[in-house]
Amino acid sequence: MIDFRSDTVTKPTKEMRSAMANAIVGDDVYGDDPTVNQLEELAAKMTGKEAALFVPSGTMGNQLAIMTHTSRGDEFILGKNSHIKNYEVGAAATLSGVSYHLVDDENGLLDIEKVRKGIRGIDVHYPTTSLICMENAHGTGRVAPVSYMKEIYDLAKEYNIFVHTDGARIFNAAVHLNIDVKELTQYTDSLMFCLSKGLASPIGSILVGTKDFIHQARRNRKMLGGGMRQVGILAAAGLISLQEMTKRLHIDHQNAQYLASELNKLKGFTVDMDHLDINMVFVKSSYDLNRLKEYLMQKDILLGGYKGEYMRLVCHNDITKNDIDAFIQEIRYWIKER
Ligand code: TLP
Repeated sequence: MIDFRSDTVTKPTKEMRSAMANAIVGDDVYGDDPTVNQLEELAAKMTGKEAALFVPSGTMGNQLAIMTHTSRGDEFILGKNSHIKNYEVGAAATLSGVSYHLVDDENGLLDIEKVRKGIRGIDVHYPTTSLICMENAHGTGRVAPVSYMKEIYDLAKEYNIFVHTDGARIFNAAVHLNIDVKELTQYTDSLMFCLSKGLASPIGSILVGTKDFIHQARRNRKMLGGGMRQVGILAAAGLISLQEMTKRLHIDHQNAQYLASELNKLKGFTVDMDHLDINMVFVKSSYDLNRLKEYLMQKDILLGGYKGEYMRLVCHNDITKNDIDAFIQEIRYWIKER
């Protein structure tokens, strides 16, 4: 199976499986799982934050951040194309009782002037703006520079507003910019990143922030039923994600560039080169992509995308250059046989 649908599909590596089998565990709800504690300490250190919390998913990490930074009835500012807006089941409204103030985020960057305009003043009619959410790397495959994160952060601080970053792929962003991840994370109060995407853990994400913030987020995680007991078994894989897998993300980026250049050689296929900062390739075609998808499925090749309008191909630890060549070969064959 060659699975381009997402980097969420990565299987745990051999080293992870062995670390998981041998993990020393305790009851994390009591705070005494040493492997979880080690993972949380390392995650906080690597991102330059005071504390970290291991959570089951990126969605839970983002939602805990919103719940912890805001009060019911508040409004928070986020991008129209953000994951929190589009793919988290509207959870912020349901779980935190907050409303969404959406601003344009063409190319994954919040329009700073629209963010400024979106911050509410003091008026009896208005909800309180308590949080701004960024996303970096963005789901559109774009990475925002440090200067952008600083600009948003400085603006938020001018108004005493918290900043949360959905950094599901923040290590991909740092690799693209060729900087330490701390250069990005210094401009956000809290950040969620995923261990279970390009970093290849089977499950898990991390929320980082101040000690007080993480203490409260831990209580909120418990409230949502996210207290995970002997979860050192998963944290053991997470440690390998942080220690080892962060060092190989550039390979996925190189493979994505290679895949893009091979696809661009095919007549009728156009890669969006402006959205090729990380491990994702977005492709449009004059051919019926739904048909191509069905054909490739029979060949054990899986693609992502949106209603046949484009393909999203994600490179990851389980995709090799040979897999890319095999995929391109199958498309060539399909075009010829149609
Ligand atoms: N993204 C998934 C899908 O949900 C779209 C994917 O295949 O890319 N933030 C961002 C930017 C994400 O891309 C995702 C997952 C999440 C948060 C949520 O993470 P999980 O799936 O662990 O809840």
